[in-house]
Amino acid sequence: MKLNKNISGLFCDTLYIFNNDNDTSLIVTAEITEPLIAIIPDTIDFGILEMCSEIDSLPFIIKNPGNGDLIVNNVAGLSPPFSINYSTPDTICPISDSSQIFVKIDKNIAGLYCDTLLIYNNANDTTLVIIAHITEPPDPIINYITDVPYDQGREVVINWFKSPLDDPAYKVITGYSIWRKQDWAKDPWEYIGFTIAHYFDEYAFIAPTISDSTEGNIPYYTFIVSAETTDPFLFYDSEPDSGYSVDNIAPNSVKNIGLSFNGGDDLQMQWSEVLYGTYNGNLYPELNGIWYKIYGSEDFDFECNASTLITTTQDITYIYNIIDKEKMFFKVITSDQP
Ligand SMILES: [Ca+2]
Repeated sequence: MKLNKNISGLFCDTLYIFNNDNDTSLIVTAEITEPLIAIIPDTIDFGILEMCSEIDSLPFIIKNPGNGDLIVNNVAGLSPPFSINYSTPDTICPISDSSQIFVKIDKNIAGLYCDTLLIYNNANDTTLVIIAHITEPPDPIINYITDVPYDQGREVVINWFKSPLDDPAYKVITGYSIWRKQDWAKDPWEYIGFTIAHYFDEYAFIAPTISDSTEGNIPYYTFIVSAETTDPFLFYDSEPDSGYSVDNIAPNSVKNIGLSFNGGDDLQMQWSEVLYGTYNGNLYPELNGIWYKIYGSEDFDFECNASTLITTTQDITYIYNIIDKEKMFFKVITSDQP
C-alpha cells in the first residue's frame, strides 16, 4: 500500500477485499501534515531616526498557520546598520504557535538603508524587507562668529552650517532665527533676526553688538541660531558661540583748529567736530564717540606721548593757561576710544 504525501489533510478510506469465502474490508487512515510560514509584518520600517550612539530594535513574528511543525533553520543576510540576535540551533515553531525575533539597528551612521532578511525554513524560504533612514542631528552648527571688517564696529558676521533637515528631501526647515546674549549682562536671549531657509549648505547673518572691543576690554556676545519649522513648537537650536566686534575705521583728523586769547593768559583753542571716519574714500559715521587728545610742547618738533599729553576731551574747545611760557605748540589727535 502506498501513500502519496503531496496533499496535507486527514484521510480515511476503506479497502474492500472481495473473495469466495467472506467479503471483507480494511480501514486505512493517514494524516499528512504541512507546516506553513507567515511573517508579520511583511516589512519592518524603522522610519526616520536621529543619528546617535544608541541601538534600536523592532520585532517581527514568525507564525505557523499550518498543521505541521515549522522549523526555521537560519535567519541571515543583514548588513550593518542592521543586525539580528538569532543563533542556531533551529527555531521550532509548533502548529498554531509563533516566535518573535528582534531586528536591531545601530544608529551611529547617517544614511538611507534597505536590506532583506532571509528566513530559511522547512515550509517555504521567505524574506523580510527592512528599511530605515538615519539622519544627522537636525541642529544647525555655528561655524564662526567674526568681526565685520572695515566698518565702524557694532556688527559681527555669524556663519553657520545648515540643519540637515534643510533639504528638499524633507521640506521641514523654513528659516533660521538668530538670538543674542550679552555675556557681561547675563541677560536672557534677545531675538535679533531671521533668515529664510534656501537649501544652502551655509548661511551668514550680520548681527548687531552693543559695544566694540577696546584696548582694555573685549565685550563678547553669545549667539545661537535656531532652525525653525512650520510648527512654532518645533525648532532646533545650535550650540551657542560667541564673538566680538571691532571698530576698524579711525576717525578723521580735526580740521579748522583756531587759537585765540580769551583775556589774560587763557588760550582758547577750538576745532570742527569730527563725526566721520574715512575708508576707501567714503565717509562712515563714527558710532563710538570721539575723544580729542591734546598734546603740547614748547618744542616745535615734539612727539605725542604720555609726557606731552595735556588732556583728553570730548568737547570741541579747550582753554589752556599759557602763563610763564613764551611759546607753545599743540597737536590734537582724534580717537574713537577714550
Ligand atoms: Ca571708528
